[in-house]
Amino acid sequence: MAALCRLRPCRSTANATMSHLHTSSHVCAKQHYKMLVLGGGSGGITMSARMKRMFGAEHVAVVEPSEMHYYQPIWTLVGAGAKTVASSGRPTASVMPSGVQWVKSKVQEINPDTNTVRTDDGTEISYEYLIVALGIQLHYEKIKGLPEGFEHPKIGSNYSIQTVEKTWKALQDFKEGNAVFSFPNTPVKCAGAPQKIMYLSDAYLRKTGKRAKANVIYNTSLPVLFGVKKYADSLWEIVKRCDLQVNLRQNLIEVRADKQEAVFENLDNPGETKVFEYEMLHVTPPMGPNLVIKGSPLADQAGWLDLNKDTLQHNKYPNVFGIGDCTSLPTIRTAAAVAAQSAVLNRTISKILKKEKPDKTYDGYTSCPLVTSYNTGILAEFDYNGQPLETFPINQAKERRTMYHLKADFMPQLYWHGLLRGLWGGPGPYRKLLHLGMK
Ligand code: FAD
Ligand code: UQ1
Repeated sequence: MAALCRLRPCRSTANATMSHLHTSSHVCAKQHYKMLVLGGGSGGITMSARMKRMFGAEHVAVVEPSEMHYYQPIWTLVGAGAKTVASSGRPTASVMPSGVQWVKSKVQEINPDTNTVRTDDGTEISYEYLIVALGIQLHYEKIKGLPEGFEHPKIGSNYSIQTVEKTWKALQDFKEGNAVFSFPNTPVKCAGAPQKIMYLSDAYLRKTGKRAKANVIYNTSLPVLFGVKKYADSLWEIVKRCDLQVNLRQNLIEVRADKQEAVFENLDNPGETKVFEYEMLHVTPPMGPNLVIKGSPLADQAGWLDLNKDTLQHNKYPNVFGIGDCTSLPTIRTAAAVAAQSAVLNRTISKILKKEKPDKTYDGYTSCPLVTSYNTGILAEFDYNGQPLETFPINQAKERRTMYHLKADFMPQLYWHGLLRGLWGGPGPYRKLLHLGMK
């Protein structure tokens, strides 16, 4: 039926008139799945692998429009020329658990009161249980002059497959002047990524003998360099050592790409703006809730998927769950967080199927491997309270070679072969083992 619906797109029954319903030659019968997963990114594929084990493949479907699945964390290194963009993507078909139905469409509407969703080709799918994993929405268009400004050189953004290679081109073409890096006035995914590319760019300019002719500038909307003091202290040391200019509470509002000018607003003095001429600009776009969720009864007031922060069950609809960047969970949005959430969510759903109370709670674990050059990194790991929750029994705020390799070489393998197969639930159990006998 799924294949038939894709061949012969049908109208939504919600839009159909009664006469249409009774006389139409082709009214698409509803598809139904015990477990429907919305989004086939990190969280969606991970949970579909786990749900296949719980429900059986034939009872699980994933709605995802994209032909390609990307390992986004590696884009930081693609933007700095240390990895190829090709290495970041694999066909969605190759990561979809075998036997699970891939509905290659966009979700347009979620109706939790009728346990249905409608896709952009008008197909209606009903479910018994729903997992929402629709990610966070990028809003380049909220910066005046973008996205069309990306048609010019000297500007890039590691946050999108379309613009990540432009970062590397701008870095290679750098001659002299300002290298400017932005952080928007919204929640973002991987809050460390906007500054990781600055450290890598600084290292590249040093390696190529251009650093003396460059001002490296980080203009961030935040009032801090990083939200967890332990790691912020280390990062400030690096900023000092490398002579990087950090300006807090500065928000990118306009790019005049033809003139190579970026306009920042002072958030502490609204209306006050400053124009930076740039030789290179890296844009981290404003981000926000997925608009399909925002327009549905599943959203909280701000538009995020309204979840219980311990169990990842929806606060109003008990057969709805969520994972990852689209959720209201008050932690930094990362794939590492998705890993830890996937183990908790698996447990929550298995308990609910047995009509028992969910008993495992998510502590907010998230992690940001902060690459600080082409061979060093800091591994920030922390919980809901911003308390460090480190896996290894060493001081992870110290720059180390091992942490660079963990990010560049080990994490992609763990992602493709562990997380996406539903076999990696985050480092929690290993942390406990590695810290045995320690205070
Ligand atoms: P995504 O993986 O983004 O998946 C969302 C999916 O939903 C997408 O496939 C999308 O096509 C689909 N979708 C959207 N709308 C619809 C719709 N209407 N219908 C159907 N499908 C839809 N994390 C780390 O742990 N460590 C890092 O070092 C790190 N670095 C990063 C660096 C960069 C530059 C970026 C961009 C991200 C980084 N991340 C990192 C973050 C990490 O990639 C995300 O947190 C993670 O992918 C979130 O998973 P998700 O499933 O919530 O969202
Ligand atoms: C992690 O589990 C994960 O998901 C696969 C990441 O995403 C790419 C990470 O960046 C990190 C750091 C973790 C945590 C894993 C370890 C071994 C500390």
